[in-house]
Amino acid sequence: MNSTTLFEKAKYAILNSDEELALAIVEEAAEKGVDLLTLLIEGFSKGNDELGEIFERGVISLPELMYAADIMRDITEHILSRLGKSEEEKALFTRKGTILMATVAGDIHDIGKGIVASTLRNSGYQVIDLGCEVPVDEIIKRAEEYDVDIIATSALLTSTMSEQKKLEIELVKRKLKEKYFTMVGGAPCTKRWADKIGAGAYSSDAIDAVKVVNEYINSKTEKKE
Ligand code: B12
Repeated sequence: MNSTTLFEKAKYAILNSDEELALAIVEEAAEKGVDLLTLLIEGFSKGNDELGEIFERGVISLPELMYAADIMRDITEHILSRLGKSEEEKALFTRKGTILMATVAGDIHDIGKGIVASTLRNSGYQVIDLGCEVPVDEIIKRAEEYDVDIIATSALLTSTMSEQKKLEIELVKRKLKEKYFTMVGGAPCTKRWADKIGAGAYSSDAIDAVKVVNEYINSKTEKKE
């Protein structure tokens, strides 16, 4: 079976809330040497997105969506912990830079942020993931504590995007705007939104996020040299 068929099966497993099948697909992919992060993004996540559209059309109820989301979350954690192991085996990554990630206050969506965090880790970055519903004060406090290079926030609700703006305002107020490069993401965010609030960058997905982070870190390193 080629990887495209596996991606389709992964999508099917999420659409049908079939956790047993989903776990079996992860095993099969691992045995065949299919990259698990790609399976997560191109398979399971695509199923999750489609489920969201089905929910929006009123075909399934919120409890059904929540049930499927729980499975998606389990599978995401399962895959990420497996990748964690191989990360350890790959041993000492060069620490290219540190990124603080958080889903903003009032927002519990963390699946996409988890994927971005893991992809960045796999690309050699240290990622401190504060989880979800994180207030701006806490984000800034932790950024200072860990002396990070980038603060990356996720917002999935139009009502919580304002927290990303609040972060920019607070950074300016505390004279920290020049110290941290900020990055925003999540389905309702756009480049226009990032420009409007004065964020350093917007990124649409995990792969693009790595490109943006690489560009920023490289330019920062060049300036130092
Ligand atoms: C799964 C889901 C849930 C799950 C969340 C589980 C979890 N642990 O995350 C549950 C069921 C709990 C949930 C709850 C709710 N949800 Co919901 N949910 C979704 C759904 C279907 C999928 C989100 C998802 O995980 N997508 C898959 C991931 C991989 O994609 P992603 O998050 O977009 O992330 C990618 C990119 O955006 C980007 N990215 C994400 N974050 C970041 C951060 C950075 C820094 C960068 C660079 C990139 C980046 O990279 C990721 C990987 O490519 C969406 C619909 C949709 N299609 O988006 C609705 C959706 C987001 N939810 C919605 C709503 C309304 C709610 C509820 C308010 C429902 C309710 N009435 O209670 C609550 C919110 C509670 C709260 N306070 O947060 C709405 C939001 C509408 C809006 N525009 O405001 C949506 C759009 C559905 C809809 N159309 O109605 N939800």
